[in-house]
Amino acid sequence: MRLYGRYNSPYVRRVAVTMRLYGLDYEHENIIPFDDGKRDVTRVNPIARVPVLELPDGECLVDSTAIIDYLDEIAGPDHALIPRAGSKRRQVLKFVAIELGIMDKLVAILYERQFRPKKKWHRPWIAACEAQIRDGFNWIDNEIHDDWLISGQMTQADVSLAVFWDFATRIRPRFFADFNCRDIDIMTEKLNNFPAFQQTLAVEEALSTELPEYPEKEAGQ
Ligand SMILES: N[C@@H](CCC(=O)N[C@@H](CS)C(=O)NCC(=O)O)C(=O)O
Repeated sequence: MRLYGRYNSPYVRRVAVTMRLYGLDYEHENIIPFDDGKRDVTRVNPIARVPVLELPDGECLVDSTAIIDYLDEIAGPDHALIPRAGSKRRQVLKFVAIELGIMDKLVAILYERQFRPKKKWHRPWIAACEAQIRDGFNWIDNEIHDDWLISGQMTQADVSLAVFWDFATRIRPRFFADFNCRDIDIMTEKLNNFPAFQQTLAVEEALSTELPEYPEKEAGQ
């Protein structure tokens, strides 16, 4: 199998970590879905987004959730990080949906600040997204009562949370500095010691971290 996309992308990394936790081998294609890289990504995904997982027969799976669904299928019910049915499955899916929602908001702000002229940034909308990010992470932090989020064992809810928190705090350190999500920190630190996480560290930032933080005190803005 061949995984397209850099580990800088939290969506790519959650797939890569899951594959490693399942003991699945893959070749890694470090392509970027921006600028000139878009053309390469379009060969495997018409909307030029990563991750993409190419199967040995050439079939290309897109979107981290759809890819992980396939990985769970081949890992089998005893190893899959998302239970096949029942209350535990619903709980895992709820956490993962909230985590993905937080990431959507974070990435939307990054794109706004990276790709739109500063004069056109719509700051009330950015502030609304930031509030959702804060509320989401705080809610999850309050839900951690044990070593793992659900059922006394590691699930995809823990894996994705650690990947996303790692990405978020790395890309916007000043924004997250006062979040005080101690239990998410502890969970992330623990998982970062796993080989699957160590072997998928981002090499360089996909988007600049040099961007000014928002809100800023600037005349006329
Ligand atoms: N819902 C998708 C999101 C994937 C995504 O947003 N990937 C980013 C990289 S972090 C991308 O390819 N962005 C380029 C674009 O959207 O044009 C998933 O879970 O895989």
